[in-house]
Amino acid sequence: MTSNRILITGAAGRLGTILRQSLAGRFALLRLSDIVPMEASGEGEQVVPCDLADAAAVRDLCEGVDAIIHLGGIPYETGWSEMLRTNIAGTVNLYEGARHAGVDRVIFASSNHATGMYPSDRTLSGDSSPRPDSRYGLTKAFGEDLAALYAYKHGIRSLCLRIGSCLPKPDNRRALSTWLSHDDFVRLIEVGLSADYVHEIVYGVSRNTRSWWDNSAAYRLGYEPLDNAEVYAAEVESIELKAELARLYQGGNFVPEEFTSRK
Ligand code: NAI
Ligand code: 15L
Repeated sequence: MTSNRILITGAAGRLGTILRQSLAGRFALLRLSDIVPMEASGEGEQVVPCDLADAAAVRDLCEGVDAIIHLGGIPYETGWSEMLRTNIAGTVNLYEGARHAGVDRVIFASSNHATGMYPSDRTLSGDSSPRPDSRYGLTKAFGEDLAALYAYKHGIRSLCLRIGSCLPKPDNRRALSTWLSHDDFVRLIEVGLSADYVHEIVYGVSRNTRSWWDNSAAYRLGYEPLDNAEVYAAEVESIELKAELARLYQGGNFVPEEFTSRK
């Protein structure tokens, strides 16, 4: 089934704005939601403000769509209360809303920080179990398990994207491994909206020569990334993350923050 009525949460954010532009005019309905105000909608678009922590409002938000692209949330490390409210409760509310509304599929913006405590010389795949580098990364690992519950028990197809660094271009040496170009991000979302799957975890990464991730599961679903960070190598190779721990582990700058292990 190719989705035709789409809800994007976090639609006012960085990735939401890219998608809004790329998906405009291609679907019967593009419902755009965020906690912050958004400009008036264009043709086929509907703007519905909503706080993801408000379960009743999220339930209404999910009515009448086939597919949800769940980008809304806090995309950086912060304290437990905000993490629990927005990334944990917000994602629970979203999946509950999807179940009540009979939504076919949810594409969940997970993050490479769900596996950020793996060393940078390890090659991972979507099957690699989480090693979160932060409370933030843990909320993403939780979201992946939540997605499995709703996929296998309630029949909501769930594609979890462990997104690397979605930027106009790589900005340092680490990003030569983690970069996801804007165009490849849109390509991966298009796959999520049309492919046949139950529950999958894949990496949101371009076809980077130095990628840390075996993304063959995404390729099997039909993802064909066209960009490679290596094109920018001469420009950014010498820009290293300052902290040694940030260079040793995949999570980069999230790793040294509050790091206390001596093992
Ligand atoms: P962003 O911060 O630009 O967008 C997130 C949006 O969520 C914001 O517009 C914000 O207003 C909204 N939001 C926050 N709290 C909310 C609430 N309580 N209710 C409703 N909306 C709320 O972040 P970005 O970069 O666009 O990321 C989108 C998603 O992708 C996030 O879930 C992030 O964790 C994930 N991601 C992004 C990566 C990147 O490279 N940009 C890398 C890995 C994951
Ligand atoms: C993320 O999960 C963040 O949301 C984004 O801002 C970047 O830090 C990205 O990961 C990254 O690892 O580069």
